[in-house]
Amino acid sequence: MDKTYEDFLKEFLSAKEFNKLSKLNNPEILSFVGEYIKLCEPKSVFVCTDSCQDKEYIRRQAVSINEEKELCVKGHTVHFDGYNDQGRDKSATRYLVTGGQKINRYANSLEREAGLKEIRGLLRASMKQKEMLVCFFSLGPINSDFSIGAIQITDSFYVAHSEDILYRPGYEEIKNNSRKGFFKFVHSAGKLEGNVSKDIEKRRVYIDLSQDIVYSVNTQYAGNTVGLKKLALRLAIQKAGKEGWLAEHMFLMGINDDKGKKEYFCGAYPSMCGKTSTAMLSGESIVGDDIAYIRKNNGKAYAVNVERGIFGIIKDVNEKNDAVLFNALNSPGEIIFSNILVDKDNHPFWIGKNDDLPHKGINFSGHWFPGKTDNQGQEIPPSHKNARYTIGLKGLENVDDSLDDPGGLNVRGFIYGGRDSDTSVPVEEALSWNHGIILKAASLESETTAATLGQEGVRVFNPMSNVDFLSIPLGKYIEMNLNFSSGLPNPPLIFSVNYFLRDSQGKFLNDIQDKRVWLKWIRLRIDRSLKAITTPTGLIPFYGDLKSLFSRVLSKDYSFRDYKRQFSLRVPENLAKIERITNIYRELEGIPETLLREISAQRQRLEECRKAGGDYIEPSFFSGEK
Ligand code: SPV
Ligand code: MN
Repeated sequence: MDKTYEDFLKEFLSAKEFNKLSKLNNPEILSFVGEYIKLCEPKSVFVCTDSCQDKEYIRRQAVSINEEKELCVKGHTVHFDGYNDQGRDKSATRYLVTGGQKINRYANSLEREAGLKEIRGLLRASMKQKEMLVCFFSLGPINSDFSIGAIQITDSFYVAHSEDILYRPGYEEIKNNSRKGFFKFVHSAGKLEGNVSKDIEKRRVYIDLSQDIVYSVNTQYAGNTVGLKKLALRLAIQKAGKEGWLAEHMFLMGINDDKGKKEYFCGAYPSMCGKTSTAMLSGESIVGDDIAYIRKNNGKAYAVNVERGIFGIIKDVNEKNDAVLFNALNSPGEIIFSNILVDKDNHPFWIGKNDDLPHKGINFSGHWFPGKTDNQGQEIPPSHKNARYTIGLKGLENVDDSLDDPGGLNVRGFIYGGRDSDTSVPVEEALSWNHGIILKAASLESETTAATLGQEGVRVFNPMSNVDFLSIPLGKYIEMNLNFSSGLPNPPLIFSVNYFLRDSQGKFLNDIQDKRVWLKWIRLRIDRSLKAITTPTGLIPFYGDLKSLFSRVLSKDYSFRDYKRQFSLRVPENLAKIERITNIYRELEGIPETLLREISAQRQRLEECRKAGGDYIEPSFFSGEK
């Protein structure tokens, strides 16, 4: 170890804080912390161990320096990010590379030397009036082969507080496993004005894959600053690629059969496509809603939730749609609401809460009133569309008992979902592992909503819902997924779901709650309790099975007319999708041959059956049972 850092730290830190660091017995950590104290020049440094006192200090300080404000219910606080700091900034997020290396077509990169110079310049003296927090976490359960240690340096108590809710403590873990290596994150909110990052145009998130470090500056929004979330996912994908496991943008949940026998599933859906609400459906059990690490052991697939909490979208969360969550959000306990509306009595409000909005309050734009516009003349909504809540999973009544199992949970199925108005059926099983990985996962598309990207209904290619976080070439990532089944006699079954199918008038063909039935059907397919109909795009349910499930699960009548409208094969739309996907992959290098083979086999099957069945083919046309 560089002795100068040890001497420097001894002098700079209080004896108490130095002692916490030195007990880790890890020279790399001393050097890392020393280097960034010298660069960021904080007023003081707080080292957060796993102790309750240390965690309590973070919580208290977040409120006392006004990064968070207490709400009317005990344990609830609100945090506001800046007006233009309300989401992940893809264009400011870059990989530091050398020699013009390109990570993949969907990732921005920057020459490492120039990037480091820039980000170090922005971090220099960034913590002058502030306290630096040095926090330790575990990505994944404690004492588990899946898990990776993480160190977060930040000057934001909100970031540290969020991470404490979202991740398992890592101080002892890192102390006990000093040989394992860890991910490192350095964040500064930069200069503040009214408690929010001022120099937002100098917001940067730079990822140095060669050192497993991510830097983030002049931003507060958690997707850009909570290093352990999407920043760590990028580092984990690279690591998984080298070591032969999977790091996925997936929920992990248990689904019960009629007798309460549970099996576990992972699910990948792009943002705002029902991923979190699926994971926390009442009657089933939630392990995680966002990121899973998946490994093989003794011929089976196992997954862990990297997190222990949820950073979820609050828009449209209400008693009717999300009963479990709504109950938790109204109960005492540790919750950070962000970018919602707060009235004078410190009650929280958001779009779609199904509650009367107050006529004034405080939101991400400051004092808010109905009809308030921004300087572009745009009406400011009461709460931001991406307003969120941060809550520990233990606050949910249907949290799975095995959340912290270090061995992971045996995963029996992967579910891929997207927002698709006209092509795929509500639920379908892939014909095989390769078929599923290529035609359900690597071909995933999702339509933008007015709520996110201006223009509505634009299909965006989002393989495995993970495209924003891919730190390796797409072809290699697909190969990793294809190869994952090797050595697994019964690999997880692959399914697609589509909650957003519409009729020709644009009306949704399903109710929000129908997903309960699709999940039950998926669950029952695992032990082949139900048969399915083979079609060119996959295996679909029989009418009678769905009718019975709708009645048992939702006490709802399910008509044959609805079944035909939802499950008819839409040949032209499916062929058009194949065309779009082929065009994308044809232009990419290093794409596995299996991909083109699987896609062209599906095209052939579709063209064949069109000859006899026409463009829109009802399920009864297909006789093959499986
Ligand atoms: C998502 O957008 O997929 C999220 C929230 O889970 S963020 O932390 O912004 O990535
Ligand atoms: Mn996510």
